[in-house]
Amino acid sequence: MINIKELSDEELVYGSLACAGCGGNLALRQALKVLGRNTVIATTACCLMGVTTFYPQLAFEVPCVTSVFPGTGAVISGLVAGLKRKGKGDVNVVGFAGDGGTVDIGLQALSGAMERGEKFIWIAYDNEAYMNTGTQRSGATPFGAYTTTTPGGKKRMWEDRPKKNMLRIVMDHGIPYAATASVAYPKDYMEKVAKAMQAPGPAYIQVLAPCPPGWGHDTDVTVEMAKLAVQTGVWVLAEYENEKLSVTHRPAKRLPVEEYLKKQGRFSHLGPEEISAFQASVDRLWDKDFA
Ligand SMILES: Cc1ncc(C[n+]2csc(CCOP(=O)(O)OP(=O)(O)O)c2C)c(N)n1
Ligand code: SF4
Ligand SMILES: [Mg+2]
Repeated sequence: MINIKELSDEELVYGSLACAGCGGNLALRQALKVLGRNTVIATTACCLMGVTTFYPQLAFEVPCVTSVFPGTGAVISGLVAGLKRKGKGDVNVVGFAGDGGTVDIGLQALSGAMERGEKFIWIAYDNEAYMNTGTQRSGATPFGAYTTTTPGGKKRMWEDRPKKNMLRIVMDHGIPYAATASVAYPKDYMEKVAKAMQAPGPAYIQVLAPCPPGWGHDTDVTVEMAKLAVQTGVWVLAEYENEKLSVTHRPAKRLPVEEYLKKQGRFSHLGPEEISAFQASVDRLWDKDFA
């Protein structure tokens, strides 16, 4: 069990150039508090790579490799094999990628690495769009969200597809551990990172990480947004281990999704009809998977 008060003060990522209020940066810092120095990180093309590997500076205190956008799964496979060969099989090999680099362009290499059953941890920080290149939609963009490739407006061109259920996809690879997490629930997240470190094979964590410029909220409410996502049931804190899926934090009473949607510019064009459709999709998800 993680006791937040007993965590090390040491920051293993320091001097990142992320925007104020970046949820992804928080996800990285919180994870490294648990992973510690015995870790190698592989990042890929994404905001967090851009803001931590700014030549000639490196914000990581642990070794870090950067990969081509689709290649992180292959890079971590190589790292696992190389470290094993050098007798350092106990090092945490961590792929840290955005939602685009996980659910879309990185999926093939990640799938291959999971299939091979190698021991690694994949942390997907999910800000629900391609933020680094100016907020284009990804497979993780939720229904109704404005992005620059799904503009809102009178023509109702916002995202009309549901968010890809990546947890189900990784579970179906038969890996030993998978979870969803939120930067607003650090204890829950860090305990999942600790379990991922102990897993005998691939471990996957998808952590919801709000992005103020991309989501259209102030920089000081990042944690509030990540919390509201959980309290409204839009984002479920779940865990898959021993072939069982369970909820790790069940809101006593789910708030209406409107409480979450109305605080973000990316949903500001939605009317009552779309908000009802959003609510219905959240209710369906809970009834189907988490009743
Ligand atoms: C093959 C390839 N296509 C496109 C890009 C441009 N690119 C760099 S980062 C990025 C967006 C990354 O989105 P995501 O993985 O969600 O991370 P985020 O930036 O949102 O944190 C894109 C499209 C690239 N580097 N390589
Ligand atoms: S654009 Fe968003 S994800 Fe990228 S550094 Fe800024 S807050 Fe973080
Ligand atoms: Mg993203």
